[in-house]
Amino acid sequence: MPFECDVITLFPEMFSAITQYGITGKACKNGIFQLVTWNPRDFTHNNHRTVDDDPYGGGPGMVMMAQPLEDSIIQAKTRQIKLGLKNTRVIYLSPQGKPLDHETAKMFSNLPGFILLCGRYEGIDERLIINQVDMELSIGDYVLSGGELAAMVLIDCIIRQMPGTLGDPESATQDSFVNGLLEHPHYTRPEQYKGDCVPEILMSGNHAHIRRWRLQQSLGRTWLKRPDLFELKFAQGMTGEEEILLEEFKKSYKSR
Ligand code: 4GT
Repeated sequence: MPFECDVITLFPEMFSAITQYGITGKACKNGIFQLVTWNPRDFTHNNHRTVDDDPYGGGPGMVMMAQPLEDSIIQAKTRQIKLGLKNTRVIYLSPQGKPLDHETAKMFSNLPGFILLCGRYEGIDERLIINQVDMELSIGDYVLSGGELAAMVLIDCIIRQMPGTLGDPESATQDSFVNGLLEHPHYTRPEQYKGDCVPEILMSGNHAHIRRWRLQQSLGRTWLKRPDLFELKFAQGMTGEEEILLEEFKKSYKSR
């Protein structure tokens, strides 16, 4: 059974960015993932097919009206129920949501599907959010002009979590954040590029040494670049090996 994703959006064409390209495109083609869009404009009852109106209380911009969104959600839910999916969650992408992280993506990748709601303008009538939305999710502390890019970010990172979507099944388990650390650096041919050599150890063929070096790089880079992530890792406890490798990294960093 594919992951069933219904998206409520005024701009369904935007989603070709994920359905047509790369790993996510392949997942669509292979039936690992199914995306269906619903345009609230198709559920309007007025001649101008308007989906937005002025904010009560005044102020700039427009607000998305509840009714075309509610009718879209009903259609999406009906489709999911016909497929046998029970109590599918409706997720509203918004800056006020729970921040998306690796753990949340992994949790979603174990569900059979969901319904994503994309806002435009200043946002959505609060009554629709209260009555129809099960969860709000944010992709970071910044404002976008619509929820579509956020929905695609969420879909992309869920798809690459799912078994069978990456060429190399090990890739997803070696990724950043899987072990709470940033990734080690990567190198490929040529051995020397504009005078810069590939680290000697990667050419040694000694896989135990390479593993230790990569772990050390992961620890060191997380300590240097993402002290916030490093604190979490530290609080969760490091192995003896990790502590030794990090101390060694710090020493050579400070004496450089
Ligand atoms: C930021 C995010 C998001 C927006 C985020 C409603 C109208 C929200 C425009 C939309 N901005 N959506 N999901 N950080 N803007 O996730």
